Formats: sequence, structure tokens, C-alpha cells
Amino acid sequence: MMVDKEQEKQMAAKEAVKLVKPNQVVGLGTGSTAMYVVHEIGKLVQAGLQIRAIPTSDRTAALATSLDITLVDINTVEAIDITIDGADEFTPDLSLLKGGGGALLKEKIVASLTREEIIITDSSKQVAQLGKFPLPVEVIPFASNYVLRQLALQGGTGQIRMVDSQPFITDEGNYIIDTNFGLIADPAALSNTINQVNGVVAHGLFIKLASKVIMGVGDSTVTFSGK
Ligand code: A5P
Repeated sequence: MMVDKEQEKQMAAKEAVKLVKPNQVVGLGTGSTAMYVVHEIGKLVQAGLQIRAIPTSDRTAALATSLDITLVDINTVEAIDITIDGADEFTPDLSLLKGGGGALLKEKIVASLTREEIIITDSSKQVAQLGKFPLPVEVIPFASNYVLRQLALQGGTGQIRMVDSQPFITDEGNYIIDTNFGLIADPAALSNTINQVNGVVAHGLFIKLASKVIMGVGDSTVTFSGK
């Protein structure tokens, strides 16, 4: 049977939006799955829901604004009540690999400030071990070749992400190195190692940041709450 990924994303988004309460500060993720959430929240706002939102990318900010969702500067809040975001891979113990859409830096900062980080996916994103999807590592352009060599020393084969023969530029003006480490046996250890490389701004391993993953499966959802 053909799996309808878009239906699964939408199911997960609708389930996640039920967790949003009036007057909350809400983090809005980036990517094709998170976009369904922004649309659902837009409908609720039209119907009278009052929230303040923090977008994780310029793309999400533009969509939220077009739907009349009130945005707030992250530096004016102490914490974010709930964030709903996507992922490229997750394991049932809630380790995530993110950044396929290039918004990992703000996504990680928003997740770090969030009390309840809800990840929504279609059923293709669940894996036993992270790493089939290349790990995005965001670097300042000045450091890109140095970081490529340092990642290689750690067993990662990296390539600068390109768009139309030019390096992809993140919202913060950085490059992304998509890095193949093979299957990642110890994501927390790899996360610490990459964080120590000068010039790395962020990477796509999200460890101990997710509270729940809601995965669409056909026309229903399955929730993973970790241990
Ligand atoms: C954006 O930078 C990413 O972290 C996304 O959350 C991730 O790539 C999932 O994207 P899709 O929902 O488009 O699969």
C-alpha cells in the first residue's frame, strides 16, 4: 500500500495543535511538516485563539505573519511554553536528527528554551539508529574547510550544501556541511565532539530536547513519550 506522507504529516500536526493552550508562547518549527502546524494555528487564531509565537526561520515567520499569527521577539520571553517542529529522523528514545531544511540553529535555540518540545513526523522518520540521513553541521563560512577536515578526522564525510551551484546560506549567513557518519552509535558523544570544533555554530543532533514525538501513521497517529 502506498503511504500518503502528506496525510500523515497533517494528522500529526492536527494532533499536536490540540496541546496548544490560550495565552501560551508557542515555538513554530520549520519544514514541510511544521508548515501544517502553522496553518492549523492560523485557523485557531482566526477563530479567536490568543497566543504569541516565535518562528524558527524567516520562511516560518513569513507564513505566520500572512496568517495573522502574532510574533514575539525571543529575547523578550523567559521561556517558550510549547514548540511544535519536524525532524528528519528520530529514535523511540527521542533522539533527533534535524536540519534538512537548514533551520537547525534557531530550531535548537528555540527547543532549548521550550518546556514542551513536540516533534511531528510521518512514518518514514522513525529509525532504530540515527545517521542514514546526513547530519547537517552549520559553520561560519570562514571556517568551512577547517571544519570539513576536522569532521573527516572524526569519521564524517562532509559536503558543503549547494543550491544552484552556490553554497546554501542559512538565515544567519552561514554554510551547512551535510556529513555522513554512517549509523551513529552514540549520538550524545558525537554531539559533544562536534560542538568542540571551532567554527561550528550548531549541528542537527538534538539530544534530550524532545518531550514527545507524534508520528502520523496512515490516518491516525502514534505518540512516543520516551522513557
Ligand atoms: C528544518 O531545518 C528541519 O529541522 C526540519 O524540521 C526537518 O528537516 C523536517 O523537515 P520536513 O518536515 O520537511 O521533512
